[in-house]
Parts: sequence; C-alpha cells; structure tokens
Amino acid sequence: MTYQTLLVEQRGAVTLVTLHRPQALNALNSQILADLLAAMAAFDADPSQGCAVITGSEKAFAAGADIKEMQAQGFADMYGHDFFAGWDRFTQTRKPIIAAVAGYALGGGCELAMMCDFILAADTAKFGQPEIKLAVSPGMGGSQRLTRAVGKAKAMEMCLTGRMMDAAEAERAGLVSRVVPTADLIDDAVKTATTIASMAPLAVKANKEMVNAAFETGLAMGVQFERRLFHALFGTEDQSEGMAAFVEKRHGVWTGK
Ligand code: CO8
Repeated sequence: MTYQTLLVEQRGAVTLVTLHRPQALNALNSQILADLLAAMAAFDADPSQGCAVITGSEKAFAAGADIKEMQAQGFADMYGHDFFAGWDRFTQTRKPIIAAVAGYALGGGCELAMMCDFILAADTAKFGQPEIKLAVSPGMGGSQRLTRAVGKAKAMEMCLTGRMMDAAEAERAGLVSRVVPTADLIDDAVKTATTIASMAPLAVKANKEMVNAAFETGLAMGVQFERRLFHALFGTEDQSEGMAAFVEKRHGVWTGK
C-alpha cells in the first residue's frame, strides 16, 4: 500500500514508517493522521510484523501540528469536530512502536514521539512544546505525557517558555531511552525493533499493556494487573516452549499461541 505522506517498508519483522512531508518539516496535518492510522492498522493486523519504528528526516521528526491547517479554524470547528481526536486511535496500536527522533520534535511532533512506546534519539534531536508562542497549548497529550516523563518542573518550564530540550538533557530527564549518533539512528532503531519482534508475540503485547497500565492506575491496581497478565501468560503455548527451550539450552520457537 502507498501513502501520500509516509514511506512504509518492511525490514524483516519490522515495519519502518518514515514521515514524509519534507516541504513542511513533517508538520502533522489531517492527511498524515489518516495515513498513520491506516499504516498502524495494517501493521497491527499483519502477523509477520512484530514491531514498528516511526521516524522523520534528519532535520525534523515533525515540527508540530500543521499550523497552516489550524490557522483559520475557530472554536466551533475544533471542538465541534473534536480536532485531532483521531490521534487517540494511534495509541491503541497493540504492538510496540519505537520513535526514532532526529532533529526537531516540536509540539505535536514531540507529542507523537511520546505516544510511541519509547523514544530513541539521535544526538541532534530537539524536543519542545512551543505552542505557547502561538498563543495556544499542547493538544495531543503533551502536557500530560511530558509531565509524566520528565516531572513537573521541566514540563512546566518547557510548556510556559517554549524552550527546547536537547538530546543529552532529554536522556538525563528520562524522556528518551538512549541517544545514538545520527548516522546510526535508523539501524539502531531497526535492530532494537528486531529484538522485540523476535520475542513471543503474546508476551510482547502483555509487557506493553502492563507498562502502560503504570500511567493509568495506582500501584496496587497496577501490580494486580501485572500479576493477572503474568498468570494469563501461563496459559500460552509459547510459555511452555520458552521455559522448555531455556532448560534444553536452545532458542524458543514461537507459535504466537
Ligand atoms: N506547521 C506548518 N508548517 C510548518 C511547521 C508547522 N508546525 N513547521 C514548519 N513548517 C514549514 C514552514 O512554514 C516552512 O514552509 P515555507 O517554506 O512554505 O515557509 C517550512 O516548514 C520550513 O520551515 P522553516 O523555514 O521555519 O525552517 P527553519 O529551519 O527556519 O525553522 C523550526 C525550523 C524552528 C522547526 C520552525 O519551522 C518552527 O518554529 N516551526 C513551528 C514549530 C511549532 O511552533 N510547532 C508547534 C505547532 S502547534 C502544535 O503542534 C499543536 C499540537 C496540538 C494540536 C492538536 C489540536 C487538537
């Protein structure tokens, strides 16, 4: 399938999605949203694919929501059509997604990266929520996810001043899992995604669900949710295979059941 604003390729069990609106630094408009939702639905439905990587260009992962698309909209348009609510569907993708960020990840671009399961950053990456300079605010979850990722002090400063955080600060603050040289970003992200895709598929989904539950529940409920899913994995063929393979000193062969 081809998309107007994305380049999508399969590298083994990894779906590599490249945002491709170079003329607008990958600003997120309605077309990118529609394309990404379609690409993620295809990825989730394809049993040969185990993990996705979303990336942009060397200059920009994405420089925000498309300001030119939003410029003429009023309250009735935004609220009436629940503008960009479709991004919530992106977060319902069940298989893991890695954001591989080089260059600018601003506004909606930073928010998209944070909607992925984790962020690998190139040393050129710059994160920010500069919407306040446009007299608006984050609208795709940035005030919530950034605060959970880096804490109130940094999130508040970034939202109120619009200042950017570089890759080193983002790693120190816990926004990104690792920083790698720009030239290695895609290879590293695909290699990491390949490792994830090599794991038993039901265990991958369960691990993703339980880590995400940490953001939605209190500790006791979260631990209980984890334990129930852990118990449930003992009903899978792959659990029997995984533990037998360990004891027999061989690699497990997964059925996804
Ligand atoms: N939207 C539309 N077009 C953009 C955007 C954007 N967010 N960012 C860049 N572009 C366009 C520019 O207009 C320019 O196009 P043209 O050549 O036709 O004038 C082209 O991309 C290249 O950009 P620049 O010439 O500005 O490139 P520079 O290297 O000089 O600067 C920057 C790069 C610093 C990234 C600069 O482009 C910039 O500041 N961009 C805007 C960043 C920003 O404010 N982002 C936040 C947008 S608002 C937002 O994301 C809200 C999210 C929530 C919405 C949800 C609603 C429910």
